[in-house]
Amino acid sequence: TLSLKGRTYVVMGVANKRSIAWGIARSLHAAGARLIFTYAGERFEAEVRKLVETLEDETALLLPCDVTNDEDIVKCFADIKEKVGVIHGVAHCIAFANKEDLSGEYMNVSREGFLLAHNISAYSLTAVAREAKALMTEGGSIVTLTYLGGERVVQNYNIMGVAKASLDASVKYLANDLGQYGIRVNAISAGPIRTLSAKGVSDFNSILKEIEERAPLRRTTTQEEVGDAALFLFSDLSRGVTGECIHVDSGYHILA
Ligand code: 0WD
Repeated sequence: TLSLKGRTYVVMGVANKRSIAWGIARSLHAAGARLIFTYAGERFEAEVRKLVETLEDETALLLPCDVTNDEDIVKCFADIKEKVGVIHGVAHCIAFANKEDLSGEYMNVSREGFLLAHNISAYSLTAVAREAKALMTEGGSIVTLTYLGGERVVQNYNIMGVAKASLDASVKYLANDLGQYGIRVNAISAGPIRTLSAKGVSDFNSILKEIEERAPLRRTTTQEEVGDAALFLFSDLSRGVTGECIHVDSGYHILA
């Protein structure tokens, strides 16, 4: 099996045990990687700490990082630099939009709601990539999570779809900037998974049911499936892959 022994990865966006970020963390941990977790703020610390303790890895680190705050991002990566030095990758598993902007007609989104969704869900990847670059002196891999709603219209996904389109384009531009430093940037387009964030999307159950009935694999996506695809993207097996988006969605994206 794949070994990431001696490598260090930053996992951003574990909220609870259902988080896709936690699925990625478990895959990386199983491969022997050292993990650094970041959480949005004090509100999340206890929950994340409790989960991380279950890994029984004393080398794991926990740091706050609210991605709406540039100083937080700079400080977070400066702390990481001081405590571990070199990192080999970052899993960016962060998104947010106001609940009122995740149902009905997209066009009703406010300027504020539009900017908030883009700020947390798209700009954050660029801000994080910039700070992480300095620590990836041995080359690196950045992986973000996106969704089909950024490529086509998915009912109710609305502003998050527009923000994911921006995130998807950011992956390509960042891949172009960072390739010369041996840093790859890719996205995983995950099928719908029941998490805290998914709760905000109106009529999420119908989306899941549609996948079970129509997706080529006839089942919904799991955190483990996304975790293992991320493991591939973080490992040297994917050394020739950058600027790519891998769909881990039971094949649903190929359907008309
Ligand atoms: O069906 C799904 N669940 C899918 C999710 C399908 C396809 C993609 N995705 C994406 C999401 O859009 C997101 O980008 O996967 C990513 C992770 O989402 P998730 O696992 O579904 O949701 P959740 O468990 O709620 O995690 C979202 C994280 C939380 O983690 P922390 O520990 O930071 O609380 O995003 C975080 C949120 O709090 N987050 C922030 N983190 C830092 N700064 C911020 C912020 N300002 N706002 C939200």
